[in-house]
Amino acid sequence: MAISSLLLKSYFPLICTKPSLNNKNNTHSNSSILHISLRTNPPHRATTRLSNTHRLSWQNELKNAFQQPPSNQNLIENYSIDQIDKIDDESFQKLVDKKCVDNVRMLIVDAVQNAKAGHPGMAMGMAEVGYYLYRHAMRYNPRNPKWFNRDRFVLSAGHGCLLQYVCLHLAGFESVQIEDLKNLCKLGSRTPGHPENTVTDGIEVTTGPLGQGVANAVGLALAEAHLAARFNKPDCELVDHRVYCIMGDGCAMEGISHEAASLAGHWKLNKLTLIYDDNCNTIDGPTSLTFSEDISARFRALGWNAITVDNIHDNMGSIEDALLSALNETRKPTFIRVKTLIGRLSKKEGTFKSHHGTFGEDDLEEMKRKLKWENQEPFHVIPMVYREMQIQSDQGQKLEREWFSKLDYYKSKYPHQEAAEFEVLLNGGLPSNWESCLPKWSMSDSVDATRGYSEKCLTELAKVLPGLIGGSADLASSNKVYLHDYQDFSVPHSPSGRNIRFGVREHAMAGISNGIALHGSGLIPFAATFLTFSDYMKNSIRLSALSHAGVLYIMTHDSIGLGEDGPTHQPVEQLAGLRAVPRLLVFRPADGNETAGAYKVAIRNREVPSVIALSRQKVAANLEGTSANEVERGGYIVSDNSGRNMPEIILIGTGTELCLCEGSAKMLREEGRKVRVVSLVCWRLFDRQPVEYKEQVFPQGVAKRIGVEAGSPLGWREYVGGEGLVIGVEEFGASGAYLDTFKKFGFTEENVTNVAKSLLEK
Ligand SMILES: Cc1ncc(C[n+]2csc(CCOP(=O)(O)OP(=O)(O)O)c2C)c(N)n1
Ligand SMILES: [Mg+2]
Repeated sequence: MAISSLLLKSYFPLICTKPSLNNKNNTHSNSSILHISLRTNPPHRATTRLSNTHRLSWQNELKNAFQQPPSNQNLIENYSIDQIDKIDDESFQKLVDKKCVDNVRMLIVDAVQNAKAGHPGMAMGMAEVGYYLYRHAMRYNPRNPKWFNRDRFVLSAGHGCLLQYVCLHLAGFESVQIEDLKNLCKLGSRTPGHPENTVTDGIEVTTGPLGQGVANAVGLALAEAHLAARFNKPDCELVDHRVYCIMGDGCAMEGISHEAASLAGHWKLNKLTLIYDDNCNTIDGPTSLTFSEDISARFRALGWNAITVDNIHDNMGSIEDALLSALNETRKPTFIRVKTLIGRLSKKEGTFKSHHGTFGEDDLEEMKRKLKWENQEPFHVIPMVYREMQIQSDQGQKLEREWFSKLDYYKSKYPHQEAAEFEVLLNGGLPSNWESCLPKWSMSDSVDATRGYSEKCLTELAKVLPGLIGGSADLASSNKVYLHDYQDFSVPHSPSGRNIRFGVREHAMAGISNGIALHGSGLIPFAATFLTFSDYMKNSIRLSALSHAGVLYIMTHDSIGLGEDGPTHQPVEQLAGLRAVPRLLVFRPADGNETAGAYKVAIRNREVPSVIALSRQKVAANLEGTSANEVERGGYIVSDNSGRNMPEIILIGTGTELCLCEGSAKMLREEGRKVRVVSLVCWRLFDRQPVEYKEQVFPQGVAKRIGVEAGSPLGWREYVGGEGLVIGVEEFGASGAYLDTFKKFGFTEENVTNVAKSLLEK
C-alpha cells in the first residue's frame, strides 16, 4: 500500500483554538489548523477543521484566483468555485496553500526584479516545499528565534535564500520585513546574497559553499541526539526537535555531502530530514552534462530512508506524506528527493537560465496573468497569507511555553547533576572558574610533545565542561584527543558518548562541528587531524570564522618536525593560510603552559574558532619564561638579558622553534650579546594589542630580528621588519628522522646562532 494511503488511514481530528493575534492585518479568529501533529506517537497528519470565519475570509480571494480549476485538477474533486462554501475543509486548505505558494513565488520575483540581482530559480522551484515546512511542519517561534527546542532549518543550497527570507517574513520573524526583501543583496541589509546566521535571526547557519549545509545539518542532528540521550527522562523529554535541510544538485555533487550523509546514516540520525531539490539543472546547464548516478540509491546504500516526491507542483500533499514518513522513521535519517521545475512559473521554467538573474517584462506580465496578480503592487502580500503562517508560529509559541514549564518541572524533579548541567549548557557551557582545571607544568616535569600536553588539558577540561565533545578524522591516537573517561558517540549504544569517531572525513568533520557549535546549546566541539590536512577542511574552517562557530581545531604534526612521513604530511604553507582567515585564532604553543594558555583563550572565545597547532616532537614542559596567562596577548617577551637597555637582537619563535631561539640566545649571551626572545604564539591576538605594548615587545630601535618558524616565511616580514631575517621552510619538507629534517632546513641552535651573528655583524 502506498505511504499516503497508509497515513490517510491514520487521520484523526485535531482541533486547535487559535491564540490571540498580534500585529498582522487581519481580524479573524477561531480557525482550526491543518498540520502534522508531532505530539502524538507515531506522528500523524491532523485533519482540517476550519472555522467559518476563517473560510469566509479566504473565500473571495480564492474565488477570484481559481475561477478555473487549478492546473492540478486532482487538487479537489468535483470542482466548482461557485460552490466554494461547500468544498470540504481539506480541499479548501489545499486551495489556500496553493494561493499562499503563489504569493511566495511573486515575492521572490518582485525581490529579484527590484534588486536586479539574486537567484530566483531554486527559490521558485522549491516554493511549495519552503512554504509547507514553515506553514505546516516546523516548530519555531518567531518571537524567540533562538528557542532551544525549535526545529532547525538549513538551506544548504544557500543561493536559494530568497525562499527562506520570504518564508521568514511571512512567518513573522522581525528580522525580515518587506523593507528587507526590498533591500536584497544591498550593502548592510539583513538579506545578504547568501544566508548568514550572524545577520538575520531565523537563519541557523551560514551557507553558500555548496554541500556545507548538509554537514551542518548532520551536526545539528547529532547535537540533538546526544543531548536527548543525556538529559531526557521517561517522564520529561526536554530535548526533542527535528532538523530539516534543503540541498540542491550542487550539494549532491560535492563530496562533503557524501561524507556527512555517510556519517548520518551510520549514526542513525532519524530526526534529520534532507530534502533534495532535484531540478536537473545547475549553473552551466542540465545535470545530464555531469551527473548520472542514482542518487536515491546512493542514499539508501548509506543507510537512509529514501523517498521520492515527483509531482510537488501539482500535489503539495505529496511532501506531507514524505515528511510523515520521515517523522515515523525511528532508525534512519530520511532523504526526500523532490522533483521540481527550476524557475517554476516563469518562461525560463525548467531551464538553467532561471538559476539567477532577473526576468524580462513580458515574462513578468505573463507570470502575473497566470496568477491573477495583474493589479497587485510589487511586494504585495495577501493579508490572509500572514494569517496562515501565523497559525504555525502561534503553535510554536505555545510549544515554547509548554517547554519552559517542562524545564521548570525538570529542574524540580532532577535538580542535581542533570538540571545543573543542562543549565550550564543553556548558558553557554562555561561553568564559573572552569579555567582553574587546566594543568600547570614546572621545569622539572618530564618532556613531551605539545600534543601530549594538549591531551592532558583535554582530559581535565572534559571533566568541567559538560559540553566538550569531539574527535578526530581517524587519528585520535596520533592527535591525542580521545577522552578516555567517556564513551564513543554511537547510536543506539551510547549516544551520550562524547568521543566522535569521524572516520577519514576531514571536510565533513569540520562542517559537522560547525553544526554542533551553532546548535547553540553550550556544546563545545573539537575536531582533530594533522595540520597538513586542514586544507581538506579549509572552507569549513573559514565558515566557522564567518559564522562565529567556536570550534576548536586541534591540529597536530604541525611542521616538518613530524619527520619520517615526509613532504605529503609535512605542513608548510598551512599556518600562513590559516592565519589569513579573518577572525580565526591560530595558536602555536611552545610548551605545556602555552598549550594550556591556548586552550584557555580558545575556549573562552565561544564565538571564534581556533586552531591549536601542536607538535609530534618533544619539547620542554615549561620552557623558562613562558606563561599560560601571557598567551592571551598573542606575543610576549620570554627572556632578555639587556636589562634597562635595548637588546641588540630579537629572536622570535613559535611552537617548537621557541626553544631553538632560547638555546641560540644562550649561546649568543655567552658571547656577551644582548638578546631578547619573544614568543609569538598567536599573531592575531598580538596584532590587536595596544601600540605601546607592541612597541615594548618589538622596539622600533631594534631592527635586527630573526623569525624562526618551521613553516612558510609568508607573513613574518611584519614582525622581523625590513632588515630582519626569517628562518622558514620554502620547500615541501623531506622524509627523514626529525632532527635530520630539522637540520636540513636550518632548524638548529647553531644555525640560528650563525644567522644571528651574521645579522649582528652587518
Ligand atoms: C562549493 C561551491 N562551488 C560552486 C558554487 C557556485 N554555485 C552556486 S549555485 C551553483 C549551481 C548549483 O546547482 P544546484 O544546486 O542544482 O542549484 P540550482 O541551479 O538548481 O538552483 C554553483 C556552481 C558554490 N556556491 N559553492
Ligand atoms: Mg539544481
